[in-house]
Amino acid sequence: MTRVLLLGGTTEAAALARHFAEGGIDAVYSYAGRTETPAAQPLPVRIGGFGGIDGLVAYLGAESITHIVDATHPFAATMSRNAVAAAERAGVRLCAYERPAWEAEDGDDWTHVADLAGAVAALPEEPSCIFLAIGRQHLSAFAALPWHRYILRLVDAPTGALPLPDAQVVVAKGPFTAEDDTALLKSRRVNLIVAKNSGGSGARAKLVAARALGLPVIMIDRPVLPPRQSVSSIDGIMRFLAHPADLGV
Ligand code: 3Y8
Ligand code: NAP
Repeated sequence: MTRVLLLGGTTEAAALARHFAEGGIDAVYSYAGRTETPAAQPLPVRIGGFGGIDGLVAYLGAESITHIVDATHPFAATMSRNAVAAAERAGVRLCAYERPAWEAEDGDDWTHVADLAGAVAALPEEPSCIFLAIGRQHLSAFAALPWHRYILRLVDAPTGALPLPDAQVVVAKGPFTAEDDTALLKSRRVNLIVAKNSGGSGARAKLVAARALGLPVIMIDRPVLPPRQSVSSIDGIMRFLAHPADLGV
């Protein structure tokens, strides 16, 4: 009997959840619990970490999970690595639902960097107004360059002090629109954007806005993940659930 653990937290995971619910697929939607009010889902939801690989192996057994669908964000690398290891140990099939990385188009001015440290190293010397659209978890890396003004977009209002002396917070949860992001970048006089190559539609708006305004973007490339079965469509996930062997490893 198929029972799916859907590792979520993205727009694509929400679309899959709707598809599973409409199709009567026995699935549970999993959030890490990073945000105060995660979006409701049409599936039973669990919130919080599993307790590393061992905790996830125990969960898979206790919940009689037969398939893992990893629809987490491409930068949720620890979760994805743990899921591959736990699936292997528990003898559970796993398939990732990956969205293609963004690629620069005509009119884009992107500088690719390998990781967060690369983004910090790529910042200009002269004081600038930088839109840090990378969330809350990694802001301290930019404290090394306190002379910049940082515009921060966060899902929840910050609780403690921010690690950046000159920072303005915009509290907003995506998906975002190019129109709103263009207005935001103009009104805050942003002259540089730092983004993760998340892919998908939910965060692309700032890139469309940057192109329209002729602003440079420092693009952080995705972390490397272990080899695993992956698809980039709902049909691909449905084929995985119906005939896992067809897709090979
Ligand atoms: C908790 C669930 C939906 C899903 C919405 C997508 C789109 C908007 C783009 C910008 C970039 C950022 C951030 C972002 C995007 C979608 C999608 C996506 C980027 C929620 C959500 C959870 C999270 C966690 C949160 C991180 C943060 C990252 C904000 C819900 C809204 C910057 C990533 O405060 C924190 O600790 C936030 C942590 C991980 C990155 C970071 O390091 O701070 N996402 N985002 C999930 C969980 O608990 O399991 O609250 O409803 C989901 C979404 N975030 O409803 O359609 O699918 O990509 N999320 C990045 O891409 O750089 C915003 O502002 O332009
Ligand atoms: P991460 O660094 O890869 O994972 C750190 C730990 O958080 C994991 O080891 C696991 O804890 C727990 N965790 C992560 N995702 C989980 C999930 N879906 N369900 C249960 N536990 C989870 O993760 P992250 O980058 O902080 O992302 C956390 C969540 O936010 C994910 O759902 C992701 O899809 C979503 N998200 C992340 C980003 C981003 O930029 N990173 C962007 C948009 C959405 P244990 O080890 O205890 O099991």
